[in-house]
Amino acid sequence: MLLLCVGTASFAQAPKAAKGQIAIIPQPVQVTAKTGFFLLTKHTVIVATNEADKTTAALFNAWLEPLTGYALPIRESGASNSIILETGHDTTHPEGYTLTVDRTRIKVRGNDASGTFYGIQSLIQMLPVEKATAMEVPAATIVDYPRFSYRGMMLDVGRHMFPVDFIKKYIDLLAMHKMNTFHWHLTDDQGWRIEIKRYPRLQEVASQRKETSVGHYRDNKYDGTPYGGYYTQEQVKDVVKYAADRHVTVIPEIEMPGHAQAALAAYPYLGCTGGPYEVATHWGVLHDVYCAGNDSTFTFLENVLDEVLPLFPSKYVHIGGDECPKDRWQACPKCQARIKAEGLKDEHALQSYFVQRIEKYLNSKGRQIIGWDEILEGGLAPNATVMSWRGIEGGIAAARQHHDVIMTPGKYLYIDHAQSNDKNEPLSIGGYLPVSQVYSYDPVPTDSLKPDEYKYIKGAQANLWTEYVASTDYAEYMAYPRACAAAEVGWTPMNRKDYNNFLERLKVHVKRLDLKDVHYARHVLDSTS
Ligand code: TNX
Repeated sequence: MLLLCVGTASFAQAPKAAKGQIAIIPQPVQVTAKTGFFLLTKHTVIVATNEADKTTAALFNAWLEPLTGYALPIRESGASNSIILETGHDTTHPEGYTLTVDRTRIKVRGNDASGTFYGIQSLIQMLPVEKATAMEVPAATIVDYPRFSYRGMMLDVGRHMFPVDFIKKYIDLLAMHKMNTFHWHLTDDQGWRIEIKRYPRLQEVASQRKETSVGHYRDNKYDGTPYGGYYTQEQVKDVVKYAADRHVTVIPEIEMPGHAQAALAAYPYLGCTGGPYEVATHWGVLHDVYCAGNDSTFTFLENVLDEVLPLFPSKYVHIGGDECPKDRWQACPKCQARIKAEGLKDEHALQSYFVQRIEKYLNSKGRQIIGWDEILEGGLAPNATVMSWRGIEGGIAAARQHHDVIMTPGKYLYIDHAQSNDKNEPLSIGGYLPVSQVYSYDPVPTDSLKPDEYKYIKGAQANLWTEYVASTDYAEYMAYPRACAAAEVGWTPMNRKDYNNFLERLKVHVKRLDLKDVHYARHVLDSTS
């Protein structure tokens, strides 16, 4: 990297990875480097004609201004010395774009508004990372589009909650890595984190727990600190809009029938025994779940969903479905009566009944459900998408049944696992998941599926569960740089993936993370270099 000062102007060159290659993460489909560069100065103009492109242009300025001290004017026309955004002119692939940088201008042609946005993300990654008044952008042509239509990251705010500003930063980083889905895990045994006006006790009771569990769940130690909070509907709307501007869809998760103890604490009639229940203060799989025999459970959930849906325009709503022990249902006369009345085989079929009933409701509102892979047990709901987390088997089974699948196997994409094997690594769950293993993941199990079944694999997602992640710094530490690797899993074609090459680009890329003040796990990079 070079910084030259001539008079009052300072010139900076884009950082390059080894062998002078342009260091973009995720690696684009095709990068052709040319000679020369475009010199971006305060006289450069951005040309954008539609609202989405103007928003994208403003976001480009938001990146540029701290480095250059100026924002570029956004105009509706202009020829030379301009960055031209065009949408709808590259018809090859959804979310795809072509980026051409030459001496006189930069052109980003998106297939759609997301494509233009991603072209600008690549352009940002071609800029220098230090302050300067003039910036050299290397001449190149990039042709790019995603391998998968679903590229996500999940954040669990049930176990620990994070401020709205942090949620926005998390979304910023997703978008920077060309991920298009933020899965917001909003409810769990240890806390209900979304305001539902019809049920005030969700705010008063379900969002608060008496003690914060510290140490490993096997120790069941508590530090005695009350813990709680929730997002108001206004905050949720603000986050959803913020995400939409960055071409990120927010999918809410309202967990059922398991992981529901916080809701039961607020409204004990929702459980089989009638309670009393407490918002959970320790981690794990808990036995008290929504009663499947009681119609008022479904009324409650439908009323909750009626408030959730207007906040989230997403096609999908995640209904959980994981880790629902069946012992309360076995002992519950109403659940047993339901099994009999519906002619169900057992409690697994009762869970399937539960999920299908909710699916029907959501389908009637024009939405589709996603559930964790346990929703396969007892029979898959007709239109459900399966998130395969306990491995890839659930995903394989669902694809064979011609259901859509999102791959999130723990072994590769659970970024709540330890960042390294170092003995000083902070407390975490699930073992050790190195960046290289995240990177190595291929979501399409070609040896298990037939070629005509591959299309059901819609993409991949990294999950950040937060039992042991109590601070924003630690959340970022767990997410980065593993999310950079996950981004490449979702975007980059297999024949463009190369771990050593990724590491070279990552060395440059972390300087961008530094600019965004991301507390990534630095030592992971030291040990991989
Ligand atoms: C399993 S993954 C869970 C979560 C935990 C996680 C810890 C899934 C669908 N359920 O409730 O937080 O393990 O890794």
